[in-house]
Amino acid sequence: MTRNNIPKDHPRVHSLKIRSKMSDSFHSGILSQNGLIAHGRGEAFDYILGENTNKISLDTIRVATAQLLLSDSVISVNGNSAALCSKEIVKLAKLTNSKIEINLFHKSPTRVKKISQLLKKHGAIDIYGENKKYLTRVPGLKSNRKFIDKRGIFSSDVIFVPLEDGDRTEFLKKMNKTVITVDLNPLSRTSIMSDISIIDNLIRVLPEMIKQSKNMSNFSSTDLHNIVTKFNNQNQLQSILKFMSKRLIDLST
Ligand code: PTJ
Repeated sequence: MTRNNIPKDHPRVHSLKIRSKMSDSFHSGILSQNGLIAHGRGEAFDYILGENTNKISLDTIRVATAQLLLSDSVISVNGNSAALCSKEIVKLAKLTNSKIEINLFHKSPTRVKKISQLLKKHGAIDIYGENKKYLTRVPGLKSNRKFIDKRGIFSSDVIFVPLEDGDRTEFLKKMNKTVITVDLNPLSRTSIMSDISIIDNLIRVLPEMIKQSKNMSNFSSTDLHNIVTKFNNQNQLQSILKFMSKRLIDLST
């Protein structure tokens, strides 16, 4: 089914359109085949969340945005985040003065190039992670995510890793980085090991972060700092799990 022949009144029209976008992104070489599987796992968790941004996540998004505004930060882009939200990534990077770096698990120079072109089409100027001359390694990390840019992830304090698997966060933490993530799965290693884990769909999170960056643009560093220091990720994850459990119990009674 292509985007054009999805019936407008289909009850799952929004989800089908996104699937179709993902499938197009796979065929155009942005998304890895595994990215399609990752998307399906995300959809299942989103069902449990009610496909909505709840109050808990809204608060976490505020904390994450404040952290980006406060710090020397990088947004790490993979195939899925590029396929879903490249325009919003570029916008958020501009508003929060964050760098953009491409970092892939299923490494492919062709895919890096295509993702870079897509981000540039939406206005990105400097993209890190492309030029081999500047690549170094995350100490101890075995997967291809170990290749990071000296000018980007290597030298920044805060790394925003929307939607990824769980092998890198642990090593970024060992490098004393602050890690922000977006993952629909609150049980993933990434969600558990990050400093700020937004348990929500990236499609909803990025527009909200853009909105909140504009709202907070004139906040002082003290204001932003106060928002970040009050946050406790472990408590937040417990609240999300309780929220999901309650939804399932409510639906089953
Ligand atoms: O492009 P590459 O080569 O770097 O590969 C990217 C993927 C995503 C394929 C790779 O990092 C991977 O295999 O990730 P995982 O282990 O499948 O983890 C992805 C996580 O993202 C899962 O926990 C999903 O539930 C979650 N997820 C999927 N779609 C979304 C999502 N979280 C937020 N928003 C989504 N739209």
